Amino acid sequence: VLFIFKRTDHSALGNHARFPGNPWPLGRDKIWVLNQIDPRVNRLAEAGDLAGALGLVGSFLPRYFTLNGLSGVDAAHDEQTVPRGRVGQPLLLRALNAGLATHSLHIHGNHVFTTAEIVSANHEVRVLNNIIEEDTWSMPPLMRRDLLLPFTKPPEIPDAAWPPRQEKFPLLYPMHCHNEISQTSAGGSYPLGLVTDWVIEGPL
Ligand SMILES: [Cu+2]
Repeated sequence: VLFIFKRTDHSALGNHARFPGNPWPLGRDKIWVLNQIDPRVNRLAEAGDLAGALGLVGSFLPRYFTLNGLSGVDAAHDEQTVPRGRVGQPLLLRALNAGLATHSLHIHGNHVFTTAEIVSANHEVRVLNNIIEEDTWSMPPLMRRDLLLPFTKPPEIPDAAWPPRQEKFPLLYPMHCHNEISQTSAGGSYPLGLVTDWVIEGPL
């Protein structure tokens, strides 16, 4: 798995009016592996019947949805998964969909920017030059994306209400998938499935 975040891509971070905090440091990232579980496939795979498991790809019907192998109620408490930082400390999300279902990730509090993506067909890395602000981003099977989570003041909070006084730091926001089937766990409902939190701990 190859991800590219070019040196020049983050040169604006830390000295731009839009991103006035710290520059992005190498290693400030989180890996988010999306997966789904159809127990019929797992039963066959565990019994060593890989041909039988592959035969179910066309009728794949997941019952469980995980982020880094965890259902949301656990993912939201997993420090390997939860992005955490202060205002002005950008973080890179490295998301990949290891499963067969299409996801549509959505984050509260900040918008994100896809900087690079890898499409499954030819494993070609596309480092994007025209970077747009995204509220929700699709993750089809085997899709990989690098996304900048800027850790800015949430845009819907008025300047006069910032820094927050009523709801104080740390601010906790959810990330959840907008493909609503994934907000379940074999009949259990939200916040199970493909959900986690991210945390703005305080001012820089
Ligand atoms: Cu939401």
